[in-house]
Amino acid sequence: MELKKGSLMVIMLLMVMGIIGEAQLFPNFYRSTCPNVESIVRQAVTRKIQQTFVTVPATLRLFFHDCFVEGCDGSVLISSPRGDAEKDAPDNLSLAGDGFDTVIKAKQAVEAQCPGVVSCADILTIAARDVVALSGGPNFQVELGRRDGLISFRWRVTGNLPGPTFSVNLLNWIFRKNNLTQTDMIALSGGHTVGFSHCTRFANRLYSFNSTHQTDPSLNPSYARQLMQACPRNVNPLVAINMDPTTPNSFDNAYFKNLVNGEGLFTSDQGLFTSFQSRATVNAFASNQASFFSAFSAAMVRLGRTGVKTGRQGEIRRDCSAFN
Ligand code: HEM
Ligand SMILES: *[C@@H]1O[C@H](CO)[C@@H](O)[C@H](O)[C@H]1NC(C)=O
Ligand SMILES: *[C@@H]1O[C@H](CO)[C@@H](O)[C@H](O)[C@H]1NC(C)=O
Ligand SMILES: CC(=O)N[C@H]1CO[C@H](CO)[C@@H](O)[C@@H]1O
Repeated sequence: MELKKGSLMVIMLLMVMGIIGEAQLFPNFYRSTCPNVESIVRQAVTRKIQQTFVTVPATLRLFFHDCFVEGCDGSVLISSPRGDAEKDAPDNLSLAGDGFDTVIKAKQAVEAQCPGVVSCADILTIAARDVVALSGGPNFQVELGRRDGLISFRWRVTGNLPGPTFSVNLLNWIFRKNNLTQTDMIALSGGHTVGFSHCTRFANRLYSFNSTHQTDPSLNPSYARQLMQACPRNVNPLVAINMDPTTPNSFDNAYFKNLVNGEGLFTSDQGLFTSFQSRATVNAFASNQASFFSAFSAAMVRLGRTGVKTGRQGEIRRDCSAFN
């Protein structure tokens, strides 16, 4: 047993040093340099959720946007006085400040115990897992060892994030670019079981679908009426509504049950059920929460591998919002 443990450590060490190929992520990356990092972050995230539930969706979405643009490297956290960083892209308006605040608070707590050791990218990864676990979702092991990236540009967001009008084929294409399968894409879309959307992101489905149908016929009619009430024409662009109309504050499989009922908010959501190629998976997740949870956990781990920097690449940022 001891011998096995020892040789495992040597293998891990060799991997870190890049001797047997590229450095990789692994769960106990900070075992000797910051052994309590996960409990420190969990505590900071718990405290933040007690202040506001928005912490949950805001942090989860921030992780997704970080990973799909430039890789999971904390590049989305950079603030720029000139307004040309990733977070200044048009999609930023909807990245709630509480996600950034969660990472900043967790980083402060981590720095107090292990200064200069843990990357902002890893803190965001742990925090994204924690908000899921703390709102009723699965608790799963995350891989660590990411380094923080050295670039963050607004223009590099273009074309790398999926839009709410995307078809299943387009979604598959953009997830495949990030080494994720259709099943990963469907499971991760289940993140829309928490959080908010602004009316502008789906108003086309209510008022200007096409010349014969004013309203998207794949929308459940009573849900459509509900949405029109919450989002009348020319509504204030700041108005946002729950994406899961049934259990908005709980990470569960209600999102998939909603899709089966025609209550998916975006074209990209409802398309997962209306398209033949993805419907069976939606049905499976709708009828079995455990199978959704295990697919979601696995997909989050794979999402967390996207375009990561390891070894000597990048840096360990002191302040998550600025390069060293
Ligand atoms: C499949 C493609 C996806 C599309 C087209 C999409 C699109 C969107 C849009 C348009 C919003 C609303 C933004 C707003 O108006 O405020 C949103 C919110 C959100 N998305 Fe996605 N998303 C996708 C995948 C994901 C994934 C993979 C995750 C994470 C696992 C995720 C998590 C969230 C969360 C939690 C919110 C709520 C944010 C908040 O309340 O602050 N989304 N998404
Ligand atoms: C409008 O959308 C419906 C439902 O998707 C479709 O059957 C119909 O052909 C579309 N009509 C036009 C004019 O595009
Ligand atoms: C996808 O996987 C390949 C092979 O492991 C790797 O070279 C590539 O960098 C990955 N792409 C992303 C976006 O992580
Ligand atoms: C909330 C937020 O950060 N909004 C900014 C988004 O980006 C534009 C420029 O593209 C800024 O003007 C906003 O202040």
